[in-house]
Amino acid sequence: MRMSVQADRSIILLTGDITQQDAGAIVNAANAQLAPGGGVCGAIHRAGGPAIWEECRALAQKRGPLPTGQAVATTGGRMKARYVIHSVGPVWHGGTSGEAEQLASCYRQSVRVADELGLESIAFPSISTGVFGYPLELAAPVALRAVAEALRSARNVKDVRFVLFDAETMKAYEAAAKAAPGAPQRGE
Ligand code: AR6
Repeated sequence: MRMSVQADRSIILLTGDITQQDAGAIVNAANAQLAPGGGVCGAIHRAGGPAIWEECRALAQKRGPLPTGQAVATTGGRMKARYVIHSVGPVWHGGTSGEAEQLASCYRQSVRVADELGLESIAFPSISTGVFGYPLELAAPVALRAVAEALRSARNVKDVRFVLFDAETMKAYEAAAKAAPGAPQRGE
């Protein structure tokens, strides 16, 4: 499914494995230590190889833990994507601890980092909806809204893809896309 944000800018929803994406950057649902973990993070470190962890370790040593909602870039290692943008999503604590704002910030900051690197395309997983427990049907509209907003003010980024791992996640994002105001869609 494709949502047009402006004539030359769009958000596409697809199912698949983000490590296979041919995009300027893929986003990692990281932990604050930027260490290889499970889920999409583990898959990215495995596919990209040790060069990613080496850069992550150096960044974490220099700057300390990455605060929730922020984003930093490293090499994409052996993957097709040139960069990995690591962003730490919020752990779900019931929704009254600023989780939505922190989740929106992950998407905005990741688009900003990609834009500053001069990239045209970026691929996102569904941040926080795995191990971190953010309910899918609440995360999807926050993610789509934040990306649409960031895309409108980006200079270089034009193509945003959500690479969703399973049918349940796709269903939640499709429902959120259909409900989004002013977002014309067509079949993809
Ligand atoms: N491609 C795309 N999406 C994937 C892939 C993949 N290869 N593998 C899993 N997903 P999670 P979080 C989906 O748990 O909730 C890690 O250990 C998955 O189905 O990876 O932000 C980190 O190190 C789900 O929809 O991320 C952190 O400690 C989505 O990616 C912590 O987990 C996110 O699930 C982050 O937890």
